[in-house]
Amino acid sequence: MLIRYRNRKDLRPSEITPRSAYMNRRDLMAKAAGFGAGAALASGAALPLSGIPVEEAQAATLAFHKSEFSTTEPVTAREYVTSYNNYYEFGIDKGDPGQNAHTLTTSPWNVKVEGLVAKPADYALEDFVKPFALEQRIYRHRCVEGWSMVIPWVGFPLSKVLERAEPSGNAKFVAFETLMRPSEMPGQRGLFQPLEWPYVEGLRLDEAMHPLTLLAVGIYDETLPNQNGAPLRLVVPWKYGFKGIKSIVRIKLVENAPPTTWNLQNSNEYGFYSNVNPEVDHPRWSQKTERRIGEGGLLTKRRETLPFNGYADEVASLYTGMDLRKFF
Ligand SMILES: Nc1nc2c(c(=O)[nH]1)N[C@H]1C(S)=C(S)[C@@H](COP(=O)(O)O)O[C@H]1N2
Ligand SMILES: [Mo]
Repeated sequence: MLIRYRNRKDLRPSEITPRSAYMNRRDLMAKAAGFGAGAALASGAALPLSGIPVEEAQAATLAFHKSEFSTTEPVTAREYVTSYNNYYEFGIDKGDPGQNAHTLTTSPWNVKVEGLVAKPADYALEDFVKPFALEQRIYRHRCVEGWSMVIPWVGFPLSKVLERAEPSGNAKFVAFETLMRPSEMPGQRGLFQPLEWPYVEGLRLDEAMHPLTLLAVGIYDETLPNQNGAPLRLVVPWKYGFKGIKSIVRIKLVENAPPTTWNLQNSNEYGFYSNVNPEVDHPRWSQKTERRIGEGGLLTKRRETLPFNGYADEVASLYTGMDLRKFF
């Protein structure tokens, strides 16, 4: 059974309520369920996939309002969202980030907004986040590997950050960069390094400005666990999960499409756009269906993958006239 250990140290972003109050409520809920880590089990979910305890750095409760953009589909249990991860800076197995990421120092944290903007700045995370109201966005999350979850993010639209920076007329794309810190990221050191570092991603400016595009600082009602990309990560719900770059330190407005990590790794398999598309298979597997994590075992029926991950009404018009087989 999964048991979460929490280290009470560091990490105090803005908009928090005292941890003690939250812990009391959590303890009460656990007691009501009859046993320690019982919430997920009590609600009928199966055991977490790895069964190995996840280590977590201290979390803080966030204040937010609910968003009209949320799906009403059942949310994936927190135990899965925090123990089944892709974060190659901490190892390539799904359980590695949950085991290894908790020691990453996420405070202090700085985010640079730069490039083709009138107001470039190097923000302390607290100042970066402070002006914006936090909202909860429950989004479907579809990994290119063929699995999916439903995750309740807490964050704010990326458009707010871009508007504050005032992009100049020649800014056409937004480039993102993850922290590079081999001393704290075991995947960035040693002989076998699966990717080029730092992890980089990019969006076209109109994609970045779209109201669904989110910068997340939390999941459920707490600050992000490190394995989910603390303290700040991108969420683009109509694209494959790898576009959702974690632990962001730089946001740069540029004129041309920036390099992106998985495209650098294999340009035949991973395109710049990477919109979820059941009609365009990965060269090595079909993208027509997906396994919803937490829905029974390996024999449970796979779900049909939806165009743009179910967000076609909102975003298909961004790609009018484009051949989505060519621009995959
Ligand atoms: N820096 C960085 N960001 C990353 C990754 C990574 O390896 N490194 N993996 C991506 C992939 S493939 C997915 S599916 C999502 C997973 O996010 P989650 O672990 O919060 O579900 O993060 C994306 N962001
Ligand atoms: Mo992914």
